[in-house]
Amino acid sequence: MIIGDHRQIVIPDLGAIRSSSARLRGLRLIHTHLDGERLTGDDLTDLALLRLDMVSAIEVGENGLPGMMHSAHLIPENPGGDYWLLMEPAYVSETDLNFLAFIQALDEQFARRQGVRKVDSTERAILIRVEIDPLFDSEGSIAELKELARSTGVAVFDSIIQHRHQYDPRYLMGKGKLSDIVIRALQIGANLLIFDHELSPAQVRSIADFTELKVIDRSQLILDIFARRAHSREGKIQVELAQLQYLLPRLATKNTAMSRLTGGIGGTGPGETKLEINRRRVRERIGRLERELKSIQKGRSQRRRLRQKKALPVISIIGYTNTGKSTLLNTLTRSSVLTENLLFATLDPKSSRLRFPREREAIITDTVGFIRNLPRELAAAFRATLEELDEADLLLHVIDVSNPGFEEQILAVERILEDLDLNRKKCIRVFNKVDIFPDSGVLDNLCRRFDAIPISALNPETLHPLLERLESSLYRCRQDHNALPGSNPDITKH
Ligand SMILES: Nc1nc2c(ncn2[C@@H]2O[C@H](COP(=O)(O)OP(=O)(O)OP(=O)(O)O)[C@@H](O)[C@H]2O)c(=O)[nH]1
Ligand SMILES: [Mg+2]
Repeated sequence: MIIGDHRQIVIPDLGAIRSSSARLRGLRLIHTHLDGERLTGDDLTDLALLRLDMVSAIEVGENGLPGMMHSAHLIPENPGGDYWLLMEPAYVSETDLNFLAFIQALDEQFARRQGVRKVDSTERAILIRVEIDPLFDSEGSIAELKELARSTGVAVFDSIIQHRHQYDPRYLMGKGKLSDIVIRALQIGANLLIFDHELSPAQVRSIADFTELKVIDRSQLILDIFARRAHSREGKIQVELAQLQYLLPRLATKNTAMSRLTGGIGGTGPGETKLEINRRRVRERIGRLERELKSIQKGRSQRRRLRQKKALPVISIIGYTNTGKSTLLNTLTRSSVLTENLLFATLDPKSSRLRFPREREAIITDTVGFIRNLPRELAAAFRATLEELDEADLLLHVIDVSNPGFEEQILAVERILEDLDLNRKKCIRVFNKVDIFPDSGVLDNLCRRFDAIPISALNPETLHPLLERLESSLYRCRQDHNALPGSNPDITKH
């Protein structure tokens, strides 16, 4: 029972009230309207955000007796895209609705509609992008977010793009739209919102509090993928470092939404117990991990120097994630690096020996894939891994030409190379996956325009022109190299 005044009632935090159903809260709100109005926008927002079973407003007559009752309830997903149903107004005395039976039937309808989407995943997400740049390819960006989500095993139930002139500082989008999303989540049974943005800790908190849904941003999604893929000690440290750096500003205040905030997907976040340790402990751990990482990386660079003494030229495969880099390494060297139609299948660098037709050899390495707007924390943690690319004699840029966004991907990769000061290194472009490119005429043009060699990494027979080009440019560039002091002339003896 809540007592308000003639203007408003204030509903307390209902977070602790959980009904047996995950859908409706098991609470109905019956309140009086003194000015004879029907249900207001605020009433309907409360209905939605609080997942109330029903909201009713009873008019109060001059004599203080109850007048008409206006009621509304949420409705399951429907072709009209409606969120609620306004019931026929009626006098309280004439209402003979068996409420419990009614609401149970409604709850079952929700369950049935939700059940239409059969998934194994416990994480069922709505993807959200708020677009302020009318020229930006927001569809492409959401498509990539979908792939990222799929790579963590999250089921994507819906994706929503909202165009706005500017971001709302608190919620990114308008409150009205966010309320709609809450109802949509209820209708389709989603329990997670993934934003195609980097959200500030305060934004995540406000949105999570407002929607009572778990909220994740693009950075956290990518961190989650990395956490799943890290196998080597080095990779695991790099990822944990990035996770802790991401977490640090989010530990600033203790908040009830904390577990929703930082739990990560399926428990791959740093976990509840670790969250309780304070910021100082987090910083200490960061320091320790950084030291360990340094010593591992030192060991690796020593091993690399040994390898260089053998003076084999090094080719490094680079490119956007999921373009077929590992597949190419496997086909070229008959190795078996894990390849998968998932983003960031490879995290740990892998080297293998490549034998050219004329018996010359090279080392070819495969490394972590690139992505646009890599979270700052990950970029920092993986910087050393990427800086090793500096020791390559030649970069092999693999591009998935079958991806409609491949030009954007080329730009993203080249921007990262520039950041790493690698943009002057010799680089050969290949267009991969030509087997699924629809039009060979268009492909020929593209190859000319981008000076790229067409291949299908799955099919060794398509790789001859690439091998020729690799061998000739390596050989040439090694000869250039041999003019420099310290380089080993052995390689040119063949
Ligand atoms: N159709 C087709 N698919 C390919 C080709 N090359 C690779 N793929 C597929 O593309 C997906 C990604 O391949 P990977 O080799 O794992 O890609 P990657 O660039 O190493 O990806 P990450 O390590 O995740 O960054 C896999 O499902 C491959 O089978 C190709 O030439 N044609
Ligand atoms: Mg790979």
